[in-house]
Amino acid sequence: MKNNSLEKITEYIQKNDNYLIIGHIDPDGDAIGSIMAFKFLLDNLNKNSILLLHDDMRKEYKILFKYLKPKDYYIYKNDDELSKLNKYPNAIVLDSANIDRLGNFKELIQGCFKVNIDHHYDNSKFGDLNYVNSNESAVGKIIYDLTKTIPIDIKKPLGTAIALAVLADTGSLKYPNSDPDSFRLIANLKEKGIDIVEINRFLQSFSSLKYLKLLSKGLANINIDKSGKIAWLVLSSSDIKEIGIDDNEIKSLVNYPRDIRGVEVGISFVEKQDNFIDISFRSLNYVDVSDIAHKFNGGGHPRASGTKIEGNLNEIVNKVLTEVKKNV
Ligand SMILES: [Mn+2]
Repeated sequence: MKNNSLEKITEYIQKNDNYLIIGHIDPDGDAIGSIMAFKFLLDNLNKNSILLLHDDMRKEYKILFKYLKPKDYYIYKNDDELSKLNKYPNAIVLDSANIDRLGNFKELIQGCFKVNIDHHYDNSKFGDLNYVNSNESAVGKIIYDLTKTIPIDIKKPLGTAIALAVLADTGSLKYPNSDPDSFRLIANLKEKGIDIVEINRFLQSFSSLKYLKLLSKGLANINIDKSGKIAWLVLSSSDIKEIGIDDNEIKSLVNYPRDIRGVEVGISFVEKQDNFIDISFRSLNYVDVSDIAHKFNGGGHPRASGTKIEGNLNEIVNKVLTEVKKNV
């Protein structure tokens, strides 16, 4: 369960070949940016590799997929097809605190030599090699550091993927985890000609009109507690059905309650399927929301965490709020 150095990881990657590359289920920008960046990095080293995708995100992440060929990735269909991927002895696992975060690929990955690169402080260090650094703002930042230890030149696809990862996890350099290194990384990539404006526009735009309509329903249902420090947004499965949006398209809505002035903890409750509730937590300054998420079998970072719970929406909202109030 020990941590290895970045040099050790570099050495392993240089000596070996044939890699699966995977990030966590329900991927965010850091997970997508990181797996893409690793693909471009391995291509640059002439190493054979394939990206494992939990679902189809080619349309949404066109900004990165335009640099890939169909043979560069596999989109999960069924377990029977996974045997085709047995010829890959190595797996690079990114932005995933534990092996359960790998969804349908969990069994496949378990048979590989695992290189685990992450920044979640609660990472279980499940890898055969582990580089876990919770001081880093994004996994994309760690991959950026690898481009120096290897070293390789950052071309547009790699630079775009790294920038997207870092901008996603730092809220475009607005969140408290935006350390000087994150600013320097973005400045360096901008100097190399990476279109930071385009990436920010992508991250800050709405995926569709349906999404915006769903958001407006959520915004109409924001509540704030008496102290003004806890705000939460609730979307029921009937709200979602009414809009007719695909539940894959529903991304994090938790920033809206969190962004009310004076609020310390923002929470979103999204009932994607009947009685299956996705919960996200964000805090501003001092509440450790990963602690709260852990109490409900979830995980994450001190300022950003989440979980999924099965049950009645109203009951769960009340139960979670009771717990949050103890921590604020
Ligand atoms: Mn991340």
